[in-house]
Amino acid sequence: MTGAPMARPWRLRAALAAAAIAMTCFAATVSKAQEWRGWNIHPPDYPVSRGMERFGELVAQRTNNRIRLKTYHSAQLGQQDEAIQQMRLGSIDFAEFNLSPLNNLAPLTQVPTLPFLFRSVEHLHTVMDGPVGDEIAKQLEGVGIVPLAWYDAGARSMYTRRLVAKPEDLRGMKIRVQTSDLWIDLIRALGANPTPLPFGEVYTSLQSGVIDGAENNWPSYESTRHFEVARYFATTEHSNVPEILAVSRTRWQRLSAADKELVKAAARESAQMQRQLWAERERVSRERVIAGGAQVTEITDKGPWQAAMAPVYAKYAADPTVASLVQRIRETR
Ligand code: BDP
Repeated sequence: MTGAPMARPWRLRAALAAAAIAMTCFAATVSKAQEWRGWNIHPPDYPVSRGMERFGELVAQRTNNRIRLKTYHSAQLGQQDEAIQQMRLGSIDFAEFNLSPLNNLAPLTQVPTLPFLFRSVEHLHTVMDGPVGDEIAKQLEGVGIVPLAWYDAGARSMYTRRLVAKPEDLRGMKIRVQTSDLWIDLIRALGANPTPLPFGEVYTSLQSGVIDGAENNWPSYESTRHFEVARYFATTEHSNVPEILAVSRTRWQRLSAADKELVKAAARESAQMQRQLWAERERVSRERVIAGGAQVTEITDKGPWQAAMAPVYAKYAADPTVASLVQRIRETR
């Protein structure tokens, strides 16, 4: 009887304290749980999209669903240039971008965009996964876009409504480009008229004759069905510009060091998968467009195309930083 009145307040206090701790832990877990919004321009079956889904699965698994990723495919959250702005503002948390529309914003991205720079896919991977890739990534981080891994985008070639077999055939043609000064100069160097347009407007513009051609890799030529309205594909393979899987700096800065490591590792693993899927899809897409009526002109001698690119190098590699990166890339074995 005597101990009871003393014990009760003690027990009550202990119980309240335990409840308070439990509430705090619960609140902490809840507040840390997050869902990221991801932007992607491609349809769900595209290698980029499958890589992004894999990235999401790995992050969710390894954080016990504390960080969940939702990718909106097929440009549901807007066209590329808008998505870049949204990412810088932090309203899109992660995305996969081609480097070309980032060329003006982060000039070092111009380096791997330059025509006829890489000798092979292996050369591209060695360069981008190494210190040169890190320097380019650092500049992007400075503008609010933190690259996590490099995705493959193959070689880009010209496709047109009329046959093109040599650079002169392009003279006077209107060719669609992504929003990038370098691309405008590249198309001008070929004697054609560059026309910047969002990816999603290329099909109808080709169909109506607003433009005479565009340039892209086999998988995009196929997935967009551009081959239906621009049947002549010339294997110019003029640029191997790669892509990034990136997170917004706003999100990145809020992550713990351990989460940063985890997210980066997941992104790199997804890139390994994306690269394998990419190589396979390049072959499949090529077969599909040929079956669909595309007329392929093999450009076996790239010499005249490369020679036409001299003014592009003269202008962009005039910058000493760009020039030294170009040299380091050429020297990379
Ligand atoms: C595709 C890229 C995509 C670009 C598109 C384009 O994967 O990021 O938006 O080309 O040309 O190959 O706009």
